[in-house]
Amino acid sequence: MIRTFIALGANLADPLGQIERAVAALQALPDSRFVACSPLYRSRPMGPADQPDYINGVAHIETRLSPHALLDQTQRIELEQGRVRKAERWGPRTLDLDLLLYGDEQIDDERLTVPHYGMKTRAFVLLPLFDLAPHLVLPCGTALHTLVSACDCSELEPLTGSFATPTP
Ligand code: A4P
Ligand code: MG
Repeated sequence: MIRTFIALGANLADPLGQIERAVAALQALPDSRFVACSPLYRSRPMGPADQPDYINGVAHIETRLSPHALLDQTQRIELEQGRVRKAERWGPRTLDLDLLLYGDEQIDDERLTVPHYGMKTRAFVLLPLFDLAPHLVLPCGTALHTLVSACDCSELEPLTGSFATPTP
């Protein structure tokens, strides 16, 4: 099994409900074990400001799926939850699932860049990832806690009562 982390983001059509449905869908992935979902956070939009706040979190999953098969699955879940891909960069979306890490692999092809290109600087990714795996070291050798320390996380608002769902 390979240890993977998937970023969850939503800011349209009941974002919290979108994240909860996405977690349920990720719990049902084939050839995989859902380990945990991080606490969830409300975050100001990165990119165009005229869109609602986001709900963000990270899921920890162990899988035997290849990276591209895992991407097929996350894109299927996005589409099943009404995701419409638009031209606007960083525009609003019902659900965004980004593959952050796939073991220690570094992948860069036409479909996949892993580690995810934005993960080292985005508070809404780094903080929930740190909640799940405080001792994580990225494939490049950088410790996650170093990135978290360098990042302004003050605008992230923890959602009280949000769930952490380790499977037994
Ligand atoms: N792709 C390449 N690498 C990956 C990967 N590691 N994981 C390719 C997932 N997909 C990957 O993705 C476009 C293409 O990237 C896919 O076809 C896949 O083959 P997409 O999901 O259609 O496009 P996108 O998500 O709109 O683009 P992008 O640039 O990935 O957007 P981001 O960077 O995900 O940003 N503000 C807050 N507060 N919170 C957010 O979560 N999210 C965004 C989206 C903007 N602002 C935000 C947030
Ligand atoms: Mg995406």
